[in-house]
Amino acid sequence: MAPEDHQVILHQYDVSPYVRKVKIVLAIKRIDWRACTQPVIAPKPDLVALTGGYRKIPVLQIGADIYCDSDLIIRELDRRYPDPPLHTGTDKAILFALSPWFAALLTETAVPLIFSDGRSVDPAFARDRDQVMGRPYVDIPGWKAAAPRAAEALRAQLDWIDRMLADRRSWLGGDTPGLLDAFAFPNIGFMRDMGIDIALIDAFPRITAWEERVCNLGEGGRSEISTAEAVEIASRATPLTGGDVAPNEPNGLKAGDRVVVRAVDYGQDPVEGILISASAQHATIQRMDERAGLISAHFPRFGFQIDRHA
Ligand SMILES: N[C@@H](CCC(=O)N[C@@H](CS)C(=O)NCC(=O)O)C(=O)O
Repeated sequence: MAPEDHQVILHQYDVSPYVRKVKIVLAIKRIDWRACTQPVIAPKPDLVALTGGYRKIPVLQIGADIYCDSDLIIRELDRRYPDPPLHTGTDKAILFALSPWFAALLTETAVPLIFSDGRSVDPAFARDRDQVMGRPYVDIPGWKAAAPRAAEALRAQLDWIDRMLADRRSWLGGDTPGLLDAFAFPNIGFMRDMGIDIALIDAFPRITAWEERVCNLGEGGRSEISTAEAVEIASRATPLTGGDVAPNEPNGLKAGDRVVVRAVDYGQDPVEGILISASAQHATIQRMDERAGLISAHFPRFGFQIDRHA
């Protein structure tokens, strides 16, 4: 096992498709990691002690460095563990640009299909998710009404995936598993886990064979860790320092500015801290937490906004 401030800790819960996306990368790279299972609904005190307020899952922790959002997590894992690479010949940047499309497969197709079969939703879960989305979200009649359209949209998107496999390649990007597999699989796996009538997917035998290959990758070297232990590890570690704020920050932010970072879509809980480094693809802020000590929290730029603290 790596020294504790190098251990890869993934704050997660197993049902999450975004977590599954990261686990595929952990598996491809055969990384030993600690699964820190967080509650599915708020409050999540040990998670927000680390993030400063961000409550979504997954979050990667390495010592006192906290990486929020699955795409940023994957880039960081790829930076620290470059072998095997996650892409085969295709430009990685364009693959990350596709990530939001694969994620939309969840909200626009998987959710209506899953909840149109008459299953019930725990009222506490529904209240929590309404709050996360900032609007009434859990809407079984609405999802039921949307299901026929979702089925059409799902089939069209599965057909794109199927065509990628038409030349008998094993993985979406070629001969070895990589980013496209990690992006495309999670929502399909989620629908299967939720036990929906899956005839639509089974109509694509190349996809079902590919799903089996992805499942066989496993999830890397997993062992469990408690949420309290993860906070303690952060409190004993020192965050990575260094970096700088790259020129051409769109809104003139500078190193040392007190800023507030939040997701632009949902789960917009603000995280406040001092900007220490930033680029087109990341922003790092430092903050002091009562329990976790000095933390560097890292966020992607696409899908997040940063404002100078008022
Ligand atoms: N853009 C985020 C989305 C993550 C996300 O929406 N995760 C869901 C779980 S699948 C979540 O955190 N829901 C609210 C919660 O658990 O508090 C990412 O890529 O990591």
